[in-house]
Amino acid sequence: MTELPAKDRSLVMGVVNVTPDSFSDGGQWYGADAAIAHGLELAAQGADIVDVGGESTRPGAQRIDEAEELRRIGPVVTELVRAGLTVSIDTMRARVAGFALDAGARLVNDVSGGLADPDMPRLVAAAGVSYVVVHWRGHSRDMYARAVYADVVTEVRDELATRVDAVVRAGVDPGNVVLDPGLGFGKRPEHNWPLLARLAELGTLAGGTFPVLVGASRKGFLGKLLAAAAENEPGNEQGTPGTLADRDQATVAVTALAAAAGAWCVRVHLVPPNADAVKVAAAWHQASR
Ligand code: PMM
Repeated sequence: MTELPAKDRSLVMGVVNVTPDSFSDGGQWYGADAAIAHGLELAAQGADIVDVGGESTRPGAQRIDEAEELRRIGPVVTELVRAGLTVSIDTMRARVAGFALDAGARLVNDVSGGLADPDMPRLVAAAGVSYVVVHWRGHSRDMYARAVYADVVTEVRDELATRVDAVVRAGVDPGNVVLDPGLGFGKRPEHNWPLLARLAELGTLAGGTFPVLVGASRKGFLGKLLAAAAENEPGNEQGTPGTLADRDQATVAVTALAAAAGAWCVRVHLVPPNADAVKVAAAWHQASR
């Protein structure tokens, strides 16, 4: 893995969404100054990488144009690199990734796994940086129409293997590929759990073994789980979907389990308790040897 932090534990990637409408934190860090301050805070709290994104991928989201995406992420990536942080760019567009790499970003996080923009794999290959290839079946506006699986783990693995073949054929060094099951992307709540439970299998494809990144933070399937639990409480028969705070706590539990299962990195909104959770998993793992 080129030029990324190497630790004896799972890495923690902190999310900096420079968007007005992300489901998880939309609007909170929308202005450049607020986003920069947030990125610095996440790093101070223990994030190994900060992931800057300008386009919301929440279910139903419409795309923004490239100029607007560049306008949102430009100053944030530039300043966070200047401050010495390891910056990842969360984009499906090669030109946005290209700008961020020129500014010093060291990882491209493409939730479409190279499908949305055919120029992306070539750009990443030429830059020689790490590339997060996320399982994805189509844009957010209608992603649930494609959430049909007979065997979700096998299908996600097979589709990721096809994407790895494609990006390697475009010149990406297999040693720079990171895989991500794409929790919530074209997946209903019940599809995410087997992917998490069989995480170790996801990194092992015919072509080799790859590091795995997990992005469960604050996602709807955690809210749905907590709502189902709440239905059993007297007076709450309808169930209340988990609040963001509830989802943050569930995220920490997923982080601990994913780290114990060997995840290379967890992508999270709230850094401190997740940074603690990966340390707990590492100590647990070490003591078991
Ligand atoms: N999820 C979101 C955005 N980017 N990147 C990766 N690699 N994996 C994910 O699961 C992922 C991602 C959507 O969540 P957000 O709106 O809270 O950022």
